[in-house]
Amino acid sequence: MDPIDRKQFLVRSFQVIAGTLIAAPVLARERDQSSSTNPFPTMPTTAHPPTATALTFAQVPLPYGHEALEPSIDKMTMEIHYTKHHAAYVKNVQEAIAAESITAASENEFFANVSKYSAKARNNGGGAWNHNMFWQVMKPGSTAPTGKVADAINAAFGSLDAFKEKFADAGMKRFGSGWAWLVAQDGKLAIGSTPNQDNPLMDVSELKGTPLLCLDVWEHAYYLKYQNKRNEYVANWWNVVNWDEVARRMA
Ligand code: MN3
Repeated sequence: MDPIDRKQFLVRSFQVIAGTLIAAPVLARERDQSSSTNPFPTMPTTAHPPTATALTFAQVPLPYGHEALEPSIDKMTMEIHYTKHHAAYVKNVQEAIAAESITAASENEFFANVSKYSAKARNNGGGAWNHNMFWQVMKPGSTAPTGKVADAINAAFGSLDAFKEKFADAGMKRFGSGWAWLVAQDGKLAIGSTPNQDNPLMDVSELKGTPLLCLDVWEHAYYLKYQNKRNEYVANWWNVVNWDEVARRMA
């Protein structure tokens, strides 16, 4: 190779290498876009989508530590409740969605059609959703409701104490496992309860409405600390109700 050819060879080699380095990430991005339905190619796709369009239930991150609701709810109960019970509902509803090829596009649509699905889908879908709400309607150190929440409660039930009494009664009278609820029905507040993991969004539920507040009265929610004394659990639970979250859900 004479000196001039050699120089041109080195320049071309450099151009090829540089071109490859620049082109590679661009090609990778184009591949991502063409092979994925994810509209945000730089974001990871969801962990367990059974199909490209199916609904995915996931646990919300616990908004506080396992010990944060002590002494009303003890640390061990919180830890088992969140990491075992709730995690299992989420895992099992995802299995049901995949096995039954459920194509509901939203949680609301899923519950509005839940009578068409298996008991596994209904029970675990409810368990997944209800607990996500339950964690959010609690916080360490409750303060009394104010503003529109206080107004609505006073208008519907006469006073906060009267409301608490009626809500606790719904929780106490739920035989076996279930939930107590405060819901909005056509702009009015109502109290009721559901069995098992049913919720007021379900087509099968007697109680219907937009859930504003919920209380888990399954024994797994209180038995370690309160044993058979569900009434003490409910009484102490008022100390950790997050009324700001109730207000947000009322909006
Ligand atoms: Mn529970």
